[in-house]
Amino acid sequence: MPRIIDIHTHIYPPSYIKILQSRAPAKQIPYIATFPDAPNNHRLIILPDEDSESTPSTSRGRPVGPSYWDISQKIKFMDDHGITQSVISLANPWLDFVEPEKAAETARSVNDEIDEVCGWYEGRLFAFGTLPLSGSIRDIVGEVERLATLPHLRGVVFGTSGLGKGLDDPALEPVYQALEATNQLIFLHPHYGLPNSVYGPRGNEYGHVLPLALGFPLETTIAVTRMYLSGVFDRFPKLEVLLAHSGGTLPFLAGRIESCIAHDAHFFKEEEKRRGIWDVLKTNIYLDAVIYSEVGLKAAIDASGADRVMFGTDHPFFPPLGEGESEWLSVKTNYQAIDKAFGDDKSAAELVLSGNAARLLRLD
Ligand code: 5CU
Repeated sequence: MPRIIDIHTHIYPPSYIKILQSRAPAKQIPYIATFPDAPNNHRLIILPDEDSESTPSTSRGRPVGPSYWDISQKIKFMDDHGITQSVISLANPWLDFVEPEKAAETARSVNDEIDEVCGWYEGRLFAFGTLPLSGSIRDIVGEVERLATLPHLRGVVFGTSGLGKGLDDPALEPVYQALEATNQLIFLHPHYGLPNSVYGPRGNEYGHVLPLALGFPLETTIAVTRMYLSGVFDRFPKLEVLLAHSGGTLPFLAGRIESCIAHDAHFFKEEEKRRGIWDVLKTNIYLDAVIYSEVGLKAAIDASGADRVMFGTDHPFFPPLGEGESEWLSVKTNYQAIDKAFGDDKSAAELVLSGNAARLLRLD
C-alpha cells in the first residue's frame, strides 16, 4: 500500500461541539441546532447568513453527524480511502468568536484534547493547533510556544481575520515571530468568504456553490496577498504558510499581482527591495492539493513546485450525497487529479501524496 498523508482534514472535538450547541438558543453563528421544518435533522450553521429567513432549508448550514466529532469515524474514513496518516485541524471558524477573556483557556483545552486524541492512534494522527486570536497577544504567543512542546502538534491553523484587521496587521508581528522561531507552519484557511452582495439577489438560489467555490478561494487569495504586500515575508523570511485549496487563486493570479506592483507608483521606490511573489511562492508557501482538477493542480505545481504541494481531503466536508456510499467523490476527484497531473512521474506524485508532508511536518 502506498503511503498517503492527508494534511487538510478537520475535526470539531466534542468540547467544541458543546460550545456550538450552547449557542443554539440565541442563534449566534456558529451553532448547531434543529429547525421546526426538520426537527430530527441537526444542522451546523457556520457561514455568515446561512440561516437567514430566505435561505432554503437545503442550504441552511449542513447536516452534522459523528463524522464531525468522532475520531473513530475519521480513522474509518482514512481506512476506506487508503490514507496512512492525517494532520487534523479544528475546522472554521476556530475560536474567532470566543469571548476574549475565555480565549486562552479555550485554546489550551481544545489543543490538549486534540493532542490527546492523536495519541490514541499513535503515528497515524498529528495536528495543527488553534490560537486564541480573540485574546491578548501575550495569550496568543504563549499558546504558540506551548504548542511547540505538544508531541502531536505540527503548526497552527487559522483564518484570514487575524486579530480582526486581517493578516497584514502589524500587531500580529510577535505571533509571526513566535511561529517562525518555533518552526511551526501556518495552515491558512478561509471562512468568511466575500460579502453576500457580490452574489446578487439570486445568490440564495444556488446552494453553497458561490461562497464555497469562489468566496473561499478569493478570501484566501486576498489575505495572503495582503500579507505579501505588507512585507510579512520580507520581515519573516522563514515563515511557512500552507494555503488551503491550492492557494485559492494565487497561482493563477501571481503574475497579475506582480505586474500591478510593477506598474504602481506607490511601490515604485521600494520595488528593488521587495522579494518577488514567485520567490515567496517557492520559499514560504506550501499549497494543498484540494482543487479537484488537473488544471488547478498543475497551476499549483507550476507556481510552488511539486515539492511544496500536499494531498488533502477536507473531510468531513463534502461527503457523498447518497446514503451508504463509503467512497467519497470529493476524495476520488483529488486522487484522479494527482494521477492525471503526474502521469508516469510516480516519484513526483509520491511527493504530493506523502513525501512533502512527511518531510515538512516531521511525520516519521
Ligand atoms: O461546507 C463548508 O462550509 C465548508 C467549510 O465551512 N469549511 C471547509 O473547510 N470546507 C467546507
